[in-house]
Amino acid sequence: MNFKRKLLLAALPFAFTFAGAANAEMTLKIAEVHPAGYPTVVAQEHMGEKIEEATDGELKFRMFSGGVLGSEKEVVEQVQLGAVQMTRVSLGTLGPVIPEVNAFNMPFVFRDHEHMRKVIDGPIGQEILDKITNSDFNMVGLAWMDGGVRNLYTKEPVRSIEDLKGMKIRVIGNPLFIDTLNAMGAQGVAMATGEIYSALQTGVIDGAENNPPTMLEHNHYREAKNYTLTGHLILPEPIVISKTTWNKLTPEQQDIVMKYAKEAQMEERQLWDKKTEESVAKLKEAGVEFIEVDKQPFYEATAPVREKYGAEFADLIKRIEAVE
Ligand code: BDP
Repeated sequence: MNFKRKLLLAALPFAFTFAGAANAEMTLKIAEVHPAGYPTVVAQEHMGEKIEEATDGELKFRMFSGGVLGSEKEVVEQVQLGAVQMTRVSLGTLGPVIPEVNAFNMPFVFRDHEHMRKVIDGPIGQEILDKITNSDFNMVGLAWMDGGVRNLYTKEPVRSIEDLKGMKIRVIGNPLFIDTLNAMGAQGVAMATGEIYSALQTGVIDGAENNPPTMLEHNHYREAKNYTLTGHLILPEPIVISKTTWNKLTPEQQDIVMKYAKEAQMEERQLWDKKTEESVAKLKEAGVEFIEVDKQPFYEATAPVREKYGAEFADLIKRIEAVE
C-alpha cells in the first residue's frame, strides 16, 4: 500500500469519530518550529485570538512553538491525520508531499523579495494555496507567511561560487534543494531544522542557508560566522489547516478562519521586516560578516535545476515572471 493511501485510511476513524461535532467548542493546536516571539508565531497567535473572539469562543487555539510537536515534516504528517490541526510550514517542506507547489521552490524563480510578495498576494498565490487544498493530502491552504530571502551561511567564507566547492550545506528535505546546492558545487545535505545547530557544531556540515531571523533565533550564527548574500531561494510559507478539522467547521466558522488567516498574512509581513532589520544588526554585532557576492554565477549554475523541475510549470513560470 502506498504511503498516501495509508494516510488516508488512517484518517478515516478520526473522520467518523468527530462527525456531527460542528458547533461544539473546539481547541485547535498550531505547531511552529520557530520560538515564541518570532514573527510567524506572533501573527498566528493574534489570528487565533481574533478567531476566538469572532466565533464567541467556539474555536480556541493553542500555540505550540519551538518545535515541541516535532519537525516540520513530522508536523505535516500529523496535520494530514488531523492530530495537529494547524501549522505554518516552509513551502520547501511541502514540496515532496505536494509536488505541484514546487514552482515557488525553484532557485531564483522570483526576481526579489518584493516580487515574491506581489505573486503570493495575487491570483497565482491563491492558485498554489488551492493546489494544496485540492491535493489528496487532507490539508487546506489558508494564507501565506513571509520567510524572507535565503542566503548561505558557512564556517569558512564564501566570496565566490568556487569557494563553495565540496562544502556540505544543510537544506530542507526536498530533492529540489539538494539538486540546487549540488548544482552550485556544494554538497546538499537534508536534515530537520532542529538538527542544524549541533550538525554545525560537530562539523557534520560546513554551513546552511536561511534568512537572518532563523540564523539568529536558532543560534546558527554561533557556529557559522559568514553570511553570503546569494538570495538563491525566496520561499513563502503557507498556513495550513487539516481538512479533517476544516470539514468540522460550519461555513461561517470557515469564513472567519479564512478572513483572519489572510489578515495574519499582512500582519506578519510588518513584523517580518522589523525582525529582519533587527536580526541583521544583532548578527553583525555578534561578528557575522555579511558578504556581497556576484549572484550571476549562482544563477547560471542552477539553470539545469530550473530546467529539470520547471518544465512542468512552464506556463505558470511565465505568469510569475510577468508579475510586475
Ligand atoms: C525557516 C522557515 C522554517 C523552516 C526553516 C528550515 O521559516 O519554516 O523550517 O527555515 O530551513 O526560514 O528548516
